[in-house]
Amino acid sequence: MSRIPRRPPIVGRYTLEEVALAARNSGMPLEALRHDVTPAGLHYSLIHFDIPHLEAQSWRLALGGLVERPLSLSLENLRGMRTRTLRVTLECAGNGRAQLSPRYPSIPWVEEGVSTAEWSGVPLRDVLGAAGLRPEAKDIVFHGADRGIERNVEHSFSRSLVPQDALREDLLLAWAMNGQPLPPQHGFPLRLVVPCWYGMASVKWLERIEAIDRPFDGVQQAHSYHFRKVAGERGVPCRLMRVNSLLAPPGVPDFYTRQRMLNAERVEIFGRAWSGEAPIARVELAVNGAWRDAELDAPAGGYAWRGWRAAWDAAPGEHELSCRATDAAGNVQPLEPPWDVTGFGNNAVQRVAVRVV
Ligand SMILES: Nc1nc2c(c(=O)[nH]1)N[C@H]1C(S)=C(S)[C@@H](COP(=O)(O)O)O[C@H]1N2
Ligand SMILES: [Mo]
Repeated sequence: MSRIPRRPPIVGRYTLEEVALAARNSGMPLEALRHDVTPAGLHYSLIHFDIPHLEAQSWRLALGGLVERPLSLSLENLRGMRTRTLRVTLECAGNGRAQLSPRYPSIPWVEEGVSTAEWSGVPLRDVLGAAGLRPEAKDIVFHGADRGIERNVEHSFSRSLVPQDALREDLLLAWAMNGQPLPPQHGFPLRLVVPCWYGMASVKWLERIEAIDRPFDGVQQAHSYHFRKVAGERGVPCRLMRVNSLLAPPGVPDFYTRQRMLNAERVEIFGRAWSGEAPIARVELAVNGAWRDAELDAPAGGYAWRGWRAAWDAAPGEHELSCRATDAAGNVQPLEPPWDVTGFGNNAVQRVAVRVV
């Protein structure tokens, strides 16, 4: 295998590689915040390697390692088990990366790496129960079918969860998204969905679940997806989504700059807020830095973003709109991006420039 150079952080212009990754990994257009459930075609997608070509007929899910009864399950077997549907907001841990400088060379999300879907499938714990986890099982590894090279190591995209996390009732092995079979880019035919966690935990194109007697040391688990202040430090694993919020930019955009134009009148600013750590407790809207409370819509279950709205009497001139959410654990969005070498967990408040005429 040829040697792949290390990636030093970038100041300044985007590289061709970043643009190519951005084109492959589409974000959710912010106007789609209007949908309670993001239509599948507008849901952001993040794909490290290639989308694997899997056939429902020949595909099987293997369960092995430290289990009493190794299993091989077809899609039909899984669909025949207890089914739950959950509305879940997923956000990429790298969302907001492009707002940092220097930025890490990876998918340059600005703020669009978040969406909400209704996932249907069998609770993971039912499937683990059918296989019977042995008491020596310390970690459960979820292997995707997609393969590639990162940090000079060829591997399939695999992540693990300790039994305590994996056995929660709200994790799904999902075979449907918004009532339809999973689209290829979202994990056909089966994916894991881990509510409240950053998206990397929700392994797509699931092929094999393996219980092991030690912490999994795969690239995507032990090296990637860690918060790090300096390169090379051990870091803290990314887990729950930090409190965050977005507003649907009002008015109409300038095509190239996305600068917003709107008429001087009363407008309703609408957006969504979410946190993997606790329910949303408060959302504020700022016009030119003056904060005031927005009105919260009813919560949409324990795992989905919450709508909010605020009226604004738009007066002629240049303005900056911002929103800031607080969760019930007291976490509040920072005004500036928290520093992270690879650009994970940027939940700084969004800033939208508007011109009122
Ligand atoms: N097999 C596999 N699963 C994966 C990934 C991947 O590249 N391969 N990307 C992960 C990341 S980083 C995110 S943010 C979510 C994105 O899910 P989505 O594309 O359905 O929005 O999938 C996760 N599951
Ligand atoms: Mo991600």
